Amino acid sequence: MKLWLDTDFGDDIDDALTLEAILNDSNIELLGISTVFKNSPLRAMLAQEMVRRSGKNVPIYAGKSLPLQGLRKINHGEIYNQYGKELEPIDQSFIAQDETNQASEAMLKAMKDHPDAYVLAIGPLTNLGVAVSLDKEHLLSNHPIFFMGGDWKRRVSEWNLLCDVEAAARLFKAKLDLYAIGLEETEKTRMSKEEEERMRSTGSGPLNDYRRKLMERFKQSTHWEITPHDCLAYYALLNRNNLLWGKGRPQVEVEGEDAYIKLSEGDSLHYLESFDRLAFINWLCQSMN
Ligand SMILES: [Ca+2]
Repeated sequence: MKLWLDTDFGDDIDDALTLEAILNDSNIELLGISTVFKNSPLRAMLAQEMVRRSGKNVPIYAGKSLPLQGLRKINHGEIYNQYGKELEPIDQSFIAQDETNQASEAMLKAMKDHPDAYVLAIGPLTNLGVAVSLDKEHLLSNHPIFFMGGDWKRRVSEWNLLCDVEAAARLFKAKLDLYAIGLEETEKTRMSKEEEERMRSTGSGPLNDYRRKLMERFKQSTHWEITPHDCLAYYALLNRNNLLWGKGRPQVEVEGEDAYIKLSEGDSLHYLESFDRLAFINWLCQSMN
């Protein structure tokens, strides 16, 4: 299977776990990686180290650091990150770099060259929003796009959607083959101490060691349990035909500093209805080897 990964690698640990699972899978041809949000060049460097350790050759593009609507929403809450001060909030130097559309253009080119490719988006949707605008040939509409984002059954404001409401709205308006993996399902993946330990101790290569280091930093800086939200999006992509999907026509509703999904009747988007948690955790731990 051919895949493009769009990621905000470098905050929550789940992007790193997802990339490791992808790199460990010999059935996946990873066509490229684009990074997004706040400091996408640094995120690209962090992801590059993981790719380097895998011994694979995957092109990596620093995408948009700024959301489409600018800074309006970006100060909602603090972003935690396991890299201490490395991922500073956005500043003017990133804004200058942001003028290129290289990541979205590279994504579109990969879609053109590989008609059977999938897109997996596990960060705010800015790069995809830009790609939709640049996509004069409607290349994206022929490729299933799986993304972690939104909350499809409750009125809960979800981070990826909130960080770029405009990009999400742009995706929902375009005629795309969208599969959403929402917070109401991904939060069920929160791992117990025993499950974390099982994952931590899996594998002994350089790639596995890098993941262990990132996990340690994440735990030290947040003291949070690991919730592999993004890994569920990848799992759902791999198991798309065996999972239950709901359908609807989504709209984003902004209310103050929050953003919600309003779902009306239609079939322009599929959202994950449910999954077998134990099967997912077993798959995840095996994927770390
Ligand atoms: Ca993410």
